[in-house]
Amino acid sequence: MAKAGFATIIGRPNVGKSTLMNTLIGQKIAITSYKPQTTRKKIRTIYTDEKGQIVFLDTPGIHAAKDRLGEYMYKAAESTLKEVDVIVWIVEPKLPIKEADLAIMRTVSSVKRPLILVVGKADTVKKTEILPVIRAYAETWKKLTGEELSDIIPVSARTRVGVEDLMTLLYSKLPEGEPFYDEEMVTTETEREIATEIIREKALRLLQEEVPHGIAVQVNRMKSRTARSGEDICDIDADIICERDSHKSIIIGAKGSMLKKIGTAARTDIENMIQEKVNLKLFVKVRRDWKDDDNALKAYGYNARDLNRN
Ligand SMILES: Nc1nc2c(ncn2[C@@H]2O[C@H](COP(=O)(O)OP(=O)(O)OP(=O)(O)O)[C@@H](O)[C@H]2O)c(=O)[nH]1
Ligand SMILES: [Mg+2]
Repeated sequence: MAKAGFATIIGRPNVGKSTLMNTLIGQKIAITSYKPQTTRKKIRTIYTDEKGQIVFLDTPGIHAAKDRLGEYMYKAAESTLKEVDVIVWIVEPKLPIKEADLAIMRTVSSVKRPLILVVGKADTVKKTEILPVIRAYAETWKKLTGEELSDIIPVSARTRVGVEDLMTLLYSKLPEGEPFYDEEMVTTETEREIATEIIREKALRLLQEEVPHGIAVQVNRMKSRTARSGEDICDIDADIICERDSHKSIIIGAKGSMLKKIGTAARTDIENMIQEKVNLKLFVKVRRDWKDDDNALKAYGYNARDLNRN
């Protein structure tokens, strides 16, 4: 009988959770960037092969919350721990182990689930530097729990080193069972949700300093029509919401140049996803303190109530 189960991917911001998940499923679904706190909500993707099915949950990086959005992000990550068959915890290939890593270790050890510790970005350090990292985590775990942490594996999403081994290890932790989703299915995210994230990704990648962290994106319209030429076109209207007037000017840029850059980059990715021409209109709006406003958070897709539903 085939295997089927859920795996959550957790870790501090920017350790490469979303990149690794995309690599494991072989398709880019979750957005990624070199800036921390890119992922804000749980993203579910599905991998199916002849051995069975793994449902992956990509989660926001675990960090100390500064506002309601931060609290939502923490809950989004933490709430997955109890609902999965295996936890994939990613760490940087670096020492020393920091207090933030220990905090995650304590949380993970308290839920008592099968755990795989991935030492990520393995391509960025020498092989000889990885062994001490593995040893340090194993020893610290033993001190904390009194138990052995045997499943520690170096992985690079960039060079794919360790990826096959990780898949084998994942399957070994899953129960036997029927697949949860149709084998064709890659994600439960809607095209509209992915389009929203793509726009946010481009803003994150193109904007500097604190501006991108204060951004939310809301797609107000996404509708396909057949043009006179016979070609299908998808009209998308979306708002980029920011916290301040000064941020709005930066997002728009001189003569609209920045907004145009964000729009062009987003349009290309959305066109590739839906395989249709896209007519994207972006608007910039200011909503002060939206990160602490429950109604705003809900409107932008960060509804704390959704976390209680699977
Ligand atoms: N060299 C190298 N860089 C990587 C690897 N995996 C991810 N990165 C880079 O690390 C940065 C963060 O990657 P993400 O996948 O967005 O990290 P994340 O953990 O999802 O981050 P948050 O969603 O903000 O918590 C990006 O610049 C990636 O290109 C890897 O295996 N090797
Ligand atoms: Mg991420």
